[in-house]
Amino acid sequence: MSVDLRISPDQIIERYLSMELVRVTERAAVSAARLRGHGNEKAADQAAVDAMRRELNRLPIDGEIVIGEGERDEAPMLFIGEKVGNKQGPKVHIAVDPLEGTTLCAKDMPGSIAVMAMAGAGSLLYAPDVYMDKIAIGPGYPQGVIDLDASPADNINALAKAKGVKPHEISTLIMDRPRHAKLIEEVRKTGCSIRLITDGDVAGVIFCTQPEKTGIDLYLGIGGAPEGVLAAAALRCVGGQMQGRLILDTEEKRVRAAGMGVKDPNKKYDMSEMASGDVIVCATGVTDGGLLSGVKFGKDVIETETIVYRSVTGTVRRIYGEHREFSKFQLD
Ligand code: VTB
Ligand code: MG
Ligand code: MG
Repeated sequence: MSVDLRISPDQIIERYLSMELVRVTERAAVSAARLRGHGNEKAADQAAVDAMRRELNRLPIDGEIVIGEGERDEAPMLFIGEKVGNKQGPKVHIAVDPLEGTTLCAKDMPGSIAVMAMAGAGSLLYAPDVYMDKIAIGPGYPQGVIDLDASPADNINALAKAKGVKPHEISTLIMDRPRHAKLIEEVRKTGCSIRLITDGDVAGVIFCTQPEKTGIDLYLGIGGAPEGVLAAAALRCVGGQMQGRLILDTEEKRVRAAGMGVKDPNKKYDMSEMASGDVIVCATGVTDGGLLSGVKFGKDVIETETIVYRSVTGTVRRIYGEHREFSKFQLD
């Protein structure tokens, strides 16, 4: 990839903003982590939402939430369509999941994160909070090697051939849900391993980008659509392939999606139709997990780990934070 290293005023804003996003997800993660293991999903989620919103509103952006906590009437904050930022900056669209894996956080189980993506206006899919059928792999494969409409066996065989391994040497990741019984059975027949996760498929999809580290080659199955767009945004930055289809199985969902601009309810979205243009994705660990360490509360220091992806350059940064001024995490 050849990159023009001269910095335009726009890029200065974008480069500067990637560090600002770190503050946003750090804050959300610390607020949620205070309620880690308390068995109260709602309270942890609300703490993350409040913190993320407060921090987003300090940013020099003219922002709009396109993936959020629901629509205006059902979510008090960070609803789809909500305007955020101080308006003194570029027009951007934002996808948020302030606490991805609320159950994981409430039970203090691995893998909950605070995550968001930011891109130029119009670059992120306006997706309602429905399910999405997804398939994803990491970088380094010929385009089109996997297809959402192919059978699991065909996808696994094609991927194995492209990787130069036997089909049973491919490792998959699927959410452990009754709705996946048939999918799991079909994958089992190929002899592949399946890592079953209870929650948190944004990280699950991202795992495919580093198979040598995570042991995962292929993500399959149905999870949330907002999580699908966030994962697609991360894959856009480091390469990989992903497809998704909204599951609009009731008239009410179809009407809701149509209201957000979804013309074809059966459309198969490619990664770059879910997240295009210049994207920044940022996530901070809440509980310890395969992608990120969780927040550590010391007597004098709070530690965080954050990952930031930029699509312009494909740069991925891991930022370890040691926070000594605790007051910044208090409610204001
Ligand atoms: C999905 C998945 C998320 O919640 O939305 C899941 O994408 C909800 O699925 O990562 P169910 O309705 O089957 O529980 C997460 O696991 C966490 O938000
Ligand atoms: Mg959430
Ligand atoms: Mg979520």
